[in-house]
Amino acid sequence: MMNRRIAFITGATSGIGEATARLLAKNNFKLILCGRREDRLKELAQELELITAIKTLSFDVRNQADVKKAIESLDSEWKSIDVLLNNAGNAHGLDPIQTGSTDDWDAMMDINVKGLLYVSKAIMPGMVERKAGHIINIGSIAGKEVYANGNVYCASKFAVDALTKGMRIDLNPFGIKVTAIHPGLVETEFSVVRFKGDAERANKVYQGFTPLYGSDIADLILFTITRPSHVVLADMVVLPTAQASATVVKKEVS
Ligand code: NDP
Ligand code: 8X3
Repeated sequence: MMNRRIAFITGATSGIGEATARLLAKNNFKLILCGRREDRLKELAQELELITAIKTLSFDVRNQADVKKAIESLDSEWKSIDVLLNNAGNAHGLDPIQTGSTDDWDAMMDINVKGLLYVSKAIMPGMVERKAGHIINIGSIAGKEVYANGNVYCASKFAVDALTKGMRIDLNPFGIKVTAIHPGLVETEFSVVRFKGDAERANKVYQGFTPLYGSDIADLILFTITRPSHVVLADMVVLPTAQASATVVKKEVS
């Protein structure tokens, strides 16, 4: 029997990452679940351990030393990571550039861009050595189009798009697949974080149309990582049917 593949998921404590963990567990993957909220990691691990083998690692992707330490703590069996899902990230604020908060800017660049790099830096050498692996970076429609007040969040996701292309080129000699998935509006905790806990404002983002759900993105991730070895889905934009671009969304007025 083929060994079960190991998937390393950042941002597994909610939204897209959590939905992907649930789906991959049901599809015979062993999982390394990451996030800062240990209580949530523990709860998810307890549930998924009934169907597959699970490791949890709690670290902040902004702290390179902690990222390195956490990944180095894995024993050799678990270090052989087949799939890296770089998903951890958020928007912080939705302000015009001239009044934006530098703390929000730092958070978005440090988490969405540098965090993705730090995690990749710790995992890529093993993939290079084994000449195998698949990295999936979660970008965004915001990494393809700039919208009003999106400024730094858009810049962070344009960076994810560029890094994905750069990774694909540099890792090409080693047969490592690199994919970017760029979702439009997905109903998760994303807007609650963007609006700093204002749930009422966050809920309004998804009213009047059917948004994507974390499980829709999980489906695409599973499809992507189960293609034959000679096929890589390089770049995908996925939108709710009601969404035509970053800013055009057909909403029903009640
Ligand atoms: P959620 O807020 O539901 O999930 C974000 C995840 O990222 C959480 O598990 C959180 O875990 C983790 N995370 C955030 N900051 C850090 C950090 N500093 N260190 C470690 N983990 C961190 O949002 P989504 O599921 O929607 O977001 C997942 C990805 O999808 C993000 O990259 C986002 O930009 C992208 N995206 C989202 C879209 C949407 O409309 N929702 C559309 C397009 C892209 P914890 O807090 O426990 O650390
Ligand atoms: C999240 C989607 O449109 O809020 O990346 O930027 S959007």
